[in-house]
Amino acid sequence: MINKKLVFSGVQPTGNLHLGNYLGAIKNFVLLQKELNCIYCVVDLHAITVFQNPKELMKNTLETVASFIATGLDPNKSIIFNQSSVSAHSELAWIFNCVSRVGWLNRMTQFKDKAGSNKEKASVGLYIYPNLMAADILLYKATHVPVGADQKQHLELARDIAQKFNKDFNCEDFFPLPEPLILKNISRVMSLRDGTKKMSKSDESDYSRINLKDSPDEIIKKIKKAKSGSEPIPDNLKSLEEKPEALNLLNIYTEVLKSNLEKTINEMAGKEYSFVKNKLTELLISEICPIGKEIKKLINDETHLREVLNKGAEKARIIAEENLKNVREKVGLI
Ligand code: AQP
Repeated sequence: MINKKLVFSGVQPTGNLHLGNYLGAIKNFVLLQKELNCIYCVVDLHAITVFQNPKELMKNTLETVASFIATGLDPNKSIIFNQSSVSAHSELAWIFNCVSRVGWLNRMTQFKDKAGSNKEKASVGLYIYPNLMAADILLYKATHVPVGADQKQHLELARDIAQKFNKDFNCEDFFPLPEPLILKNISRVMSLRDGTKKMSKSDESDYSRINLKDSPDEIIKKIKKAKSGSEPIPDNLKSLEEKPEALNLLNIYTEVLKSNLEKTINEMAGKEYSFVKNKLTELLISEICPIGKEIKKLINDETHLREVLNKGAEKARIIAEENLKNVREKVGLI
């Protein structure tokens, strides 16, 4: 039997969370928490597919929990935990390594992007990362997964794995086919320095992103330096699409204002980019800085953050172990 609706999503503790993580995913986590059962995971096992300094990893894991809470996630409503503390993730991932096909993984564009030209030297973990992601979701039989557009392909793979498992082990409907929940207006926040690249924690330039912990001064500087255009803002989307950095700024402005792009273009047409930059800076300072302040406060209380993770892991383990027990039976593991 397919479960009732259940939401699962994860965030890697690979550094400061940024505006892309917030607008593309975490803001949606908070909305979903109001109506549905939700599980939000700090995916530390995904983070180590690329080398992480162990001390930094611990710090970033706690800071990600602090960021979850500061943006509005409530540990009494949603299950919040870190992936490595529930070992069933790794066990199901191994089973899925045996269900998933090499040909499927070879098509994953994120591996190609992250491994770059140095594919031979990438970790095996980075290559099979999507199988672990499928395990994260299906371990809880989650039905809905709020993510940014960059994760759409991995979600499709999770559906393929679920379908193949159900067919191979003759158990139709055992795993649900999880649906991605991707926000329509701003599914991908782009880098402030290069509008063709997504805003990312691992971008070398801090000027490429707005971090949730940035101070008002940093936000002012970053938006001022953000690439835009020298001509006035055009009055139509087609012309804007030729300037991805400018379009990105208008998209961010629209999203934070909870407006729509057509309205923004009408409001901004003919104005200089400095006009939208000033307005965007004000909006970002009022939306982001209170969250950053709260994160800074929360990270001082490590005991509390560890307690949140421990309690969340206890709740997650109960669901995970029951589902894994059924998986083991289906596969024929004694
Ligand atoms: N630029 C983005 N626009 C919209 N959504 C985004 N997400 C990430 N970047 C953007 C969404 O945030 C959630 C958590 O992402 P993650 O940290 O687990 O992994 P990521 O997608 O690999 O994010 P980064 O910032 O690019 O991290 P690094 O640099 O470490 O790889 C996901 O739902 C993601 O879609």
